[in-house]
Amino acid sequence: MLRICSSGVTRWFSIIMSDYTSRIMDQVRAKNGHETEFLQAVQEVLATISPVLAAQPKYEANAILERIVEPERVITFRVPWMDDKGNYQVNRGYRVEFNSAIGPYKGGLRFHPSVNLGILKFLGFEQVFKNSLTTLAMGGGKGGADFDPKGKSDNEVMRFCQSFMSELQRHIGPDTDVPAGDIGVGGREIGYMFGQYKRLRNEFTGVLTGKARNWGGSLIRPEATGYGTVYFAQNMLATKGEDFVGKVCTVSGSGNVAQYTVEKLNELGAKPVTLSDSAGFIHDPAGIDAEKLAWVMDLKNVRRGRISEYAKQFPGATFYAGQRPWGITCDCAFPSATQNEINGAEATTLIKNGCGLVAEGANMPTDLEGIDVYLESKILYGPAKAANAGGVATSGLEMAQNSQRLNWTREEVDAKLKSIMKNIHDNAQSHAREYSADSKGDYTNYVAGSNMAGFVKVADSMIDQGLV
Ligand code: NDP
Ligand code: 2IT
Repeated sequence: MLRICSSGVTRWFSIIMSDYTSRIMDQVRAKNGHETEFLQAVQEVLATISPVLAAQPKYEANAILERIVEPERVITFRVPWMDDKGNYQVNRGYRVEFNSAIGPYKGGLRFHPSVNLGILKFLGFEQVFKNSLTTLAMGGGKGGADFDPKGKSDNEVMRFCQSFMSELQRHIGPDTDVPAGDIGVGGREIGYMFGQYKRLRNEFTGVLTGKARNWGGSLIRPEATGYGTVYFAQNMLATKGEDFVGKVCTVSGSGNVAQYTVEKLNELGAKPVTLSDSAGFIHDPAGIDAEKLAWVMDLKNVRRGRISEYAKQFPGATFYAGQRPWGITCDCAFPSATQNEINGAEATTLIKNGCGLVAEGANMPTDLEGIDVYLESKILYGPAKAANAGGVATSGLEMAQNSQRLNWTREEVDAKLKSIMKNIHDNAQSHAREYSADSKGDYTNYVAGSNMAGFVKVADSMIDQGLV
């Protein structure tokens, strides 16, 4: 039996790794040593699922861990395109098809200069368990490119998307692999990629989600990740008999997830006070109300400007260059920008300042030391793969509508999203109660609960389908 002690983490979850999980973690490290984000994501899962592995020896007997940490298929390809000056440019494109035990590969595309195989493998691995939690039939995948859409013209983005899809179209399809958006990929990029797929394949199908309403998109999909994260947090608060009224909330990022997190927080009577981007954060002690949010949406989605401009527009707000918002006193925090944006010291500061809830809109925004701090402090902590699953769940609802050639109303989709988020919450809670020794009284370790709940469904399906 081994205690987890890599990357400076000594007390993490106070859970002991079993011989089986330690052996697999060692193998994953040996094979993927340079993929630090992937190792981090695997460690977080393996450190929590020993109780179900011990209760069900069939998982080890069927080599489930050995198989579940290895993507079914990894595709990398050259993406050549021409910029507005006529220069040739080349980027690297990827699709990681991680696991199809419970449905077609499903997961977003990220366009960001930091994209590499390790980051996409971490995201694909997370997606497998997240999609399992949604209750819908979706396997896990992720893709993208090291392309930076920032500062590019619409025509450059279009040419890049067309070139990217010219290769990706060979590997995807509505029953095979259904990509969507992520960082740097929103409605504009999905539109250009859908157009190219349709042209090359001569098919109008639900091959991508996050489409515009006029050509097969679902109402509420743009809002779904942010709304879903707040719904998940609402469910956590309800376990303490609390709601959002009057709660001061810090939010990071200023893209899709952050914007709709702020919108829903305002609707529920909370006061969101921060937003950020890679250059720094703004703090508006008076609150980022609906009117200010409309200005932010125009700034980010139409004018494609920087969040620092908020402080020039709204007196009373301050821009802190090069900093993250976790030093601002708050009741609840919603990291919604990117991975590893909260470290152990920042998590400690949050809690010292009275933060009692963290709900992760971004994927893996807290590092392992930070998670350790949340769990030791026993705050309400909604980990990414549970808290932000509303986005991909609503993608699943978009796929269902496309298959039926029907559109559901806003109210119908929102009601389904709410019910899925409650289901994810309750499923994580019941798995934590059954298997995680620290989940007693009104405390739930949602990390352990959601990892185990997500794992069991995929693992059982893999056993049913034999050695593939
Ligand atoms: P967007 O591209 O719309 O927004 C991303 C935001 O995060 C921007 O404000 C961006 O700032 C900031 N950001 C990105 N990279 C960094 C970085 N390295 N350091 C600091 N800030 C950064 O993406 P989304 O809102 O869609 O995604 C945000 C997070 O949510 C990601 O972790 C994504 O994986 C996750 N997620 C998204 C879902 C979706 O449906 N879209 C679903 C589930 C999770 P800047 O403009 O300066 O780059
Ligand atoms: O991380 C995620 O869950 C997403 N980027 C959304 C994926 C999707 O297929 O909607």
